[in-house]
Amino acid sequence: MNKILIIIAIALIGIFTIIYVYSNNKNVSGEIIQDLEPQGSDEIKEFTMTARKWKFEPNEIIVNKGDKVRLTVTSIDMAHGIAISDYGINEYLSPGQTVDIEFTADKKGRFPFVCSVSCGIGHRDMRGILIVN
Ligand SMILES: [Cu+2]
Repeated sequence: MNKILIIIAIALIGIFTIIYVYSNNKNVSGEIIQDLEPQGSDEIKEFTMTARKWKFEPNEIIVNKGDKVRLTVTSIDMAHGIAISDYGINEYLSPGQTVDIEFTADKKGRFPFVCSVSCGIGHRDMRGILIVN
């Protein structure tokens, strides 16, 4: 009778050990099992944008967390700027010149971008949004 109880106890300890190990996201050899979240790809997500009085086109950039992003931005009329403050980006856009902005989208969320060079009456409307899913 005692032997049966001991065998049951050992079996229960074994089962709870296995549940504990797996609930900590580890496999038996102790390696961490990767998160199921998308990790982004190695290819660069490219967006060609224009800036002009008083808008960015496109004004919505959608990427996934972990993506490498390149914004190729050209002002087609006068001096503008593009600032994505949450990503520490602020570039001056000389008229007719193209600026490449590269960054890794390592933060999820919705990040506004704005024109950072005073460009006239519609300056405050010159904005857009970076969405990192
Ligand atoms: Cu402006």
